[in-house]
Amino acid sequence: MPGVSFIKILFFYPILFYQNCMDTRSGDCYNNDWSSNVVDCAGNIVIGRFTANEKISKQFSNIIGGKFGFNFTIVKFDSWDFVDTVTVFADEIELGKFYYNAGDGVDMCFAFYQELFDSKAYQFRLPEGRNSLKLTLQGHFDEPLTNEGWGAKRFTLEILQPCVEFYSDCNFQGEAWRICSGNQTSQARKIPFEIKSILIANGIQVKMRDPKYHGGQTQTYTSSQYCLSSYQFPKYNLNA
Ligand SMILES: *[C@@H]1O[C@H](CO)[C@@H](O)[C@H](O)[C@H]1NC(C)=O
Ligand SMILES: *[C@@H]1O[C@H](CO)[C@@H](O)[C@H](O)[C@H]1NC(C)=O
Ligand SMILES: [Ca+2]
Ligand SMILES: [Ca+2]
Repeated sequence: MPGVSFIKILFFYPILFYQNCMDTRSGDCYNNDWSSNVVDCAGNIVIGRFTANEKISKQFSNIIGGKFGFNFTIVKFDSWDFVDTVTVFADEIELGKFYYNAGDGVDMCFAFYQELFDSKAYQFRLPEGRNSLKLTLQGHFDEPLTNEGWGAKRFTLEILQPCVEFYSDCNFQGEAWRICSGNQTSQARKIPFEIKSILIANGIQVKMRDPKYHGGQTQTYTSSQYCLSSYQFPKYNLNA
């Protein structure tokens, strides 16, 4: 089939994009972008403790998706009361806000008040066209660590609806054209520029073929491509 051009995308999902501080004594709890504060509560390592208006966040760049899942475990240390909260954000979007009562949980460490480990799971979408993401946990507490505090661990970020983004320039610059699982058939018959770079998350395969591209051999890409020799105006093939 020497004349055939196509782009075909195989999406496998969910994609576990990131995880950190998963186990009781994970070494990566000490080497993370969230915070250098790490404590041991009865043998369980936690990123923390925090109080007052302290917040922790992690920035992800070159990440695209139609829908994401963010899970973590929040740790209540000692005596929270009804004014004390932790709020979760994905960029400017508030995903949730929670509080506990002073007596929730059992005393495991620090002051004689109770500790609680509570898992949280959120799903969200970002505004159109964004390819970075900042996750933030923001606390509001009115008493010091001798009385109350918080921490977190078991962070996971999943891409629940994966996408691939094609760009007209190297290094993910220029015009962008996004194709996600679920909308491969809409509009995307033709990518309207020469493709110079492609953002591809782990677990996605992009196959490209054109008589004038790599001698007509099908190229299979399983990771991001920073600068390709131009791939011109292919027909996007839905069924291939
Ligand atoms: C596919 O869906 C995603 C997420 O909803 C959107 O950002 C993108 O523009 C869509 N692409 C096309 C070609 O319709
Ligand atoms: C996140 O939490 C949800 C709901 O509990 C769960 O279905 C999903 O498997 C979790 N994801 C990961 C990566 O643990
Ligand atoms: Ca305690
Ligand atoms: Ca308080």
